[in-house]
Amino acid sequence: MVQLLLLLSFAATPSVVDPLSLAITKQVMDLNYYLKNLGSDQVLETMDTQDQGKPDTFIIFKTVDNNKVLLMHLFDMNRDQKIDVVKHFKDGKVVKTESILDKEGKVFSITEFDPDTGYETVKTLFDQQMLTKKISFKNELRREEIDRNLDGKVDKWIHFRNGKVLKTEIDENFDGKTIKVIAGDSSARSSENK
Ligand SMILES: [Ca+2]
Ligand SMILES: [Ca+2]
Repeated sequence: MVQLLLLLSFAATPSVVDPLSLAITKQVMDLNYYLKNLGSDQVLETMDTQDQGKPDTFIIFKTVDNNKVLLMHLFDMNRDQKIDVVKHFKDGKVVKTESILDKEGKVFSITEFDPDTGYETVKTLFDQQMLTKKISFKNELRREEIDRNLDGKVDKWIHFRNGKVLKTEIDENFDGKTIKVIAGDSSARSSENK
């Protein structure tokens, strides 16, 4: 019953599809998704910035009380009709970017930003071999969380302080139980509690 309630509450969350989980599940990122799945309250504008007859830049607005609120900038950098980069906006500030790094969308990154400072908070990289999350605090890389066998569970953690490795934890056999700890740079350890 508890599980059912959890599922129901999850399903009842707003209609925003998390493109990260979608891309991770499918192991391919399709940023044309946003153009093909415009919401009924969304408006699309296109621009042909190089005047070559086809749009390469797209802007999606949301209509709120007859006003247009900027949601996304989408870019087709190489003009092959596939969107390569999407910038997501909230209150006029970039909160997330999604980038396809190969031709097929099998290698991609998602970067989240603190809208107040503009600092990167989480950068997720996927390359079919592993999924890496780089977590930063006050614009300094603090931790990498790596899923090396793509089973959805982190199995390697690298902790950083002042640009140096503090320690590495690794679940070598992916059993989620025995975690090997490897000490990092001693100068990083001494500054851990600062
Ligand atoms: Ca493209
Ligand atoms: Ca794993």
